Amino acid sequence: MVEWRQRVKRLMSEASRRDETGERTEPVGGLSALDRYRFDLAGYLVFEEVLDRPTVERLRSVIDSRGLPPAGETIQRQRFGQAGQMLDWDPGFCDLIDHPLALALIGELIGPYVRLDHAYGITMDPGTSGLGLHGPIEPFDSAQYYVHRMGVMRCGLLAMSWSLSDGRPGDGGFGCIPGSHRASYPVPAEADSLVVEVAQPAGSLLVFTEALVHCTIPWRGTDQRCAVLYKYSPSSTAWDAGPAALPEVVAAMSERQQRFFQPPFVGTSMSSHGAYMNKPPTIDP
Ligand SMILES: O=C(O)CCC(=O)C(=O)O
Repeated sequence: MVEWRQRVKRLMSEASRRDETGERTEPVGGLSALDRYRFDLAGYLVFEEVLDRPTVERLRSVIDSRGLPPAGETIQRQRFGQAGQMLDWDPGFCDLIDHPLALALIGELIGPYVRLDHAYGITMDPGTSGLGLHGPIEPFDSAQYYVHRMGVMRCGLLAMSWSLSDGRPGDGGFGCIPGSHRASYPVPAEADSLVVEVAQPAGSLLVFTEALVHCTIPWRGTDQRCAVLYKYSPSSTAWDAGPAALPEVVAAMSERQQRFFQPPFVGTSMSSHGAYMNKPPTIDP
């Protein structure tokens, strides 16, 4: 069984574990003790071999079949599928929204009430560069925060980057300053020297808090880089100005996937969107 499956399986068994008195203990979330420690310390985690080769190849071929303009030097030319377009191309892209590993991570890092804030893809040709260092707005960014309270981690915007190309160490791509999501000082001018490259093998899932100071390192891979990114917010907030997908695209999704597209709110009784129920997405047993 691949490693991430074992991790989710452990989550499920921990959720129903009983202590020595026979009392059922509280669910502990989606991460092992080591992953929880690493995420709190570094602000990101990489899970390898989450998507198998046929899935990676199929999603790549859907992207290739869209006839997108060639990736270029600018961010605009490197990004595709924004505003929910990608989710309309193939149900395989919708399946990533509530992939079991994504749900396990959301449960631990956002909590049960969650929205998909926005999703898009990145392609980079060899030799091109990307976005420089960026992160939350200081001193406190109410849409992109990381807090730790009473043993629980909470992220204001949680990014999941699914790699559809083979990123090897030294290829460039995602870079970050590990631990910067907990920093107490503004990012100094010389901070580039602290950037660490994070390799993304094909089929891997990189999860990071947008409170982490991060960037795109110029791509030196032999093939084109391709990743699709899904960014989740707690149900009370929105980072993006628009919905993550149009209603007709959401209508074609599963009932659980549709729950990710509620507008930002917490209460239920005063909502003008009577059709929405803020039911937490749950992991299939
Ligand atoms: O994966 C990358 O190149 C970085 C993406 C990024 O900067 C972001 O999602 O905010």
